[in-house]
Amino acid sequence: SIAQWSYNPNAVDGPQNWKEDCSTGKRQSPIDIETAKTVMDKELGTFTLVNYNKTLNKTFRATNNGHALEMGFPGRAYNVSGGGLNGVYTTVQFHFHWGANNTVGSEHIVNGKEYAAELHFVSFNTKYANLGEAVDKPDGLAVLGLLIEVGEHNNSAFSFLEVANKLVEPFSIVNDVPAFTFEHLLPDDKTKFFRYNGSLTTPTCLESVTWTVFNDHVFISQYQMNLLRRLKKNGTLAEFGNYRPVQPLNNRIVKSSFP
Ligand code: SG4
Ligand code: ZN
Repeated sequence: SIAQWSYNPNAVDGPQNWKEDCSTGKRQSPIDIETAKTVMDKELGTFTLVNYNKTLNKTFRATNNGHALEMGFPGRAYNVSGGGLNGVYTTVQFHFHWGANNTVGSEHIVNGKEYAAELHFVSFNTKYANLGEAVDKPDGLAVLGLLIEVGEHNNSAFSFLEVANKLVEPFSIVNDVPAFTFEHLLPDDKTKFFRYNGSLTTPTCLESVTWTVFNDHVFISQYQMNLLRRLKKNGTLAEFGNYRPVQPLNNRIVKSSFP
C-alpha cells in the first residue's frame, strides 16, 4: 500500500521526507533547467502525435485524485513517437500541477524561474502491456510537460477546466467528459524542447520517465487558473499547491532540440 504523503513543506509526510526512490534516487524530477548548460542534440527531431488533433468519439474521465486534477482516456487511442523517443508511447492521462499563487506552481523551473502551473501528458511505452508494467522500467514512461502562465484571456482549449467545479472534494470523479482535442493544449511550436531522464514527481518517484519540457509556454486566464485552485485535499492542496521542489541533476545532461 502507498504511504500517506503531502505537499506541505513543514509536514512529516512532506516532500523533504518522501521515501523510497524519492530520497535515494539519482535521476529524480523535476529539475531546474539551466539553459546555458543544455546540450543540443540534432537527433531529437519532431514528434508524431497520433490523434492529438482529433475529437474522437469517446468520453474522458476527470478525477480529483487528492493530489491533482487528472483527465484519463481510453488506452491506445492517442500515441506519441518521434522527438528522440525510442518506440511508440500511448497516452493514458494528463494532469496539472499548480501553486497557491501565480509566482509558484510549476514543477520544472527554467534558469531559476517558476511558472504558475505545469501540464503533464503521461504515456507508457507500448513495448509493455500496460501502465503498471511500464511504470518501474527505465524506458517505461514518456511525459510531455509544458509550462503555463496566467494571461489576459480565457484559453478556449482549456474550457474543459470548468469540470473542476464538480471536483472540489477529494476523490471526486466525472466520468462523462466529452472528448476534446489536445493539440491546442500544447504549445504551437512543438519542435523546441528539453529532454532528460528522470522520474515520477510523486511518491514513489519511480525512475522511469523520459522527460520532455517544451520551450514555449501556454497561457490561461486568471479565471481558469482559479478553477484549478478550487480542488481540495483536506485543505492542503489549496494551501500549498501540488508541485514538488526541484531535485539534484547529479551527473545528468539536459539535451535541447534547438540551438
Ligand atoms: C499526478 O499525481 C497524477 O495524478 C498521477 O497519476 C501521476 O502518477 C503523478 O502525478 C506523477 O506523474 O507526470 N508528475 S508525473 O511524474 O502517472 C502517474 C496517477 O496517479 C503514475 C494515475
Ligand atoms: Zn505531473
